Amino acid sequence: MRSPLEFIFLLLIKGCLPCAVNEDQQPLETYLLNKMAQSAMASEALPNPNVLLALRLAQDHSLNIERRLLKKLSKDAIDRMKNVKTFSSGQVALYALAHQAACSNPRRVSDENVLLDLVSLLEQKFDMEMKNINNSNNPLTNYYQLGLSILALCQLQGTFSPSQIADLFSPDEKKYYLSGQFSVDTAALAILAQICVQNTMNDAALVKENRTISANVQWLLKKMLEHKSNRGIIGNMYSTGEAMQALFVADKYLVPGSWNCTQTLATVLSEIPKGTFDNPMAAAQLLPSLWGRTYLDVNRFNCSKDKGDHFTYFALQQIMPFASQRSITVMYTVTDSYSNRFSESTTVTVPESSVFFRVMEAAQEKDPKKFRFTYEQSQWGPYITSVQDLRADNENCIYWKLLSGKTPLSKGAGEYVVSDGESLLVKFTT
Ligand code: B12
Ligand SMILES: *[C@@H]1O[C@H](CO)[C@@H](O)[C@H](O)[C@H]1NC(C)=O
Ligand SMILES: *[C@@H]1O[C@H](CO)[C@@H](O)[C@H](O)[C@H]1NC(C)=O
Ligand SMILES: *[C@@H]1O[C@H](CO)[C@@H](O)[C@H](O)[C@H]1NC(C)=O
Ligand SMILES: *[C@@H]1O[C@H](CO)[C@@H](O)[C@H](O)[C@H]1NC(C)=O
Repeated sequence: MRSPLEFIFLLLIKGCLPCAVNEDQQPLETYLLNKMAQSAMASEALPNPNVLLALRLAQDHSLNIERRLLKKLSKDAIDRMKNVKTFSSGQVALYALAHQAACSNPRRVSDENVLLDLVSLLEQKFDMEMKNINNSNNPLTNYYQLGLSILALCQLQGTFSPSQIADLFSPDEKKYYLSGQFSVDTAALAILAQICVQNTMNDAALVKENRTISANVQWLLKKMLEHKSNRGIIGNMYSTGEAMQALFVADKYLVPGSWNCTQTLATVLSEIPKGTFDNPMAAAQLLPSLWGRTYLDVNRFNCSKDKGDHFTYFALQQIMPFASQRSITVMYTVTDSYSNRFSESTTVTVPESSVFFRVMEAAQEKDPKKFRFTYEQSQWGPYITSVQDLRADNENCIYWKLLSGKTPLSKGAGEYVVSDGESLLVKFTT
């Protein structure tokens, strides 16, 4: 139970928020918390730093679950270091932010005999990104991860140079467009990072840098709001949560009336019962914004007051979709439209309610020569890395794109449910 004082405090902070969930809508938040907690407790799953960050930024806590996840993350970070596994700049940034949010020093991550400093590791990773930009004009990863990196370095007292940041996030199609499409997610992270940097600049000598950062933020906000739908969705459902965070922290740059937070919130909340945010990663990226919180709040906890198990985790019964007897038939095509080496089509029959991935497996089984593919497990699910041995190239942003007809999917192969007669396409493209 909450103490009366705490309750009044909650009412007070809710009262000054531009918009946040109300008492009636709280079960929707609890639903998301449970989706995340479930993934945190699953023993096989990759530990997810976004989930820990979101659990920490939530209104209700389960310290028990948070501690278990923190431990898994520490172990995994050390394992990646020891065994030279991939650990990209953005991943290191998320691990560091998650540790900080969970009141654990990111500079002293340890298991029995190893001590790891995630902040200096991040400094090295960021330096490598900058070197790559110097050499080839591209980061090793992408600008979304550069945003995460600066956001973390800025909040965890790492080293960075404001003038470098002002340059790095300047308006530029190349930085903020993925596959010809403006990336609201990337813009949101760039805003969060730059507002953080701006808040830490108290040197009058930095007037020029400060002005550049303000101009960058204003450009990004304008572009972001150009991608707002009439229901208040910014980009798509999966970019809206982080976009809301960016709009919260950059509110002083917003033209009054340019964004109706209440409307955006109502729309995302209405999607929760439809299962749109059932992916724990999707839940984690949305959750902070429901309370008007942002990734800039990771330092605002009073860690000595950290106690309580307010939120009760229900071991949700996984509701198995009714095993359908019905089969459906879909058209499946794999095309290399980058170097035009091949284009193959087939029809496959799969059980009703199958996901795209199942279609790919069925086609592969039918004709491995034409339809064999590989994937990597990521926090969002399986990421398709090659078809017929033709591999995606991150640095040059050539990848396997998923489409239904001509429409790019907004979910991955592991999640997108196909329907009878649908025409599915996996296309090698930039
Ligand atoms: C950059 C990016 C890409 C790049 C990745 C390569 C690169 N150059 O870095 C490109 C353009 C290739 C890409 C492709 C796709 N993406 Co993308 N991508 C992102 C973005 C902006 C940042 C990812 C990142 O770096 N995260 C930070 C690092 C630290 O985390 P990470 O787990 O190590 O990141 C890796 C994975 O996320 C993976 N990845 C990227 N996108 C996707 C999508 C899915 C479904 C999976 C499983 C993995 C995956 O690539 C990242 C870099 O290695 C996110 C935005 C977001 N909010 O997360 C969208 C996002 C994750 N992508 C999304 C989607 C839908 C796709 C596609 C399915 C689009 C399509 N129709 O083809 C494809 C994936 C198809 C496939 N082959 O399986 C959605 C996922 C939503 C959902 N519910 O699943 C997001 C949230 C964007 C959005 N708002 O819609 N993406
Ligand atoms: C990149 O190049 C610029 C100018 O050429 C230089 O100032 C900067 O130090 C370089 N950065 C890195 C990480 O090499
Ligand atoms: C930077 O610019 C912002 C917005 O114009 C202003 O509020 C802030 O005081 C400036 N900071 C410094 C250090 O000049
Ligand atoms: C914002 O949206 C809400 C919900 O759609 C609506 O009730 C309200 O009138 C809108 N406010 C403004 C200022 O447009
Ligand atoms: C944090 O909480 C402790 C214990 O309640 C209190 O003594 C301390 O003053 C608080 N610190 C801050 C910065 O609020």
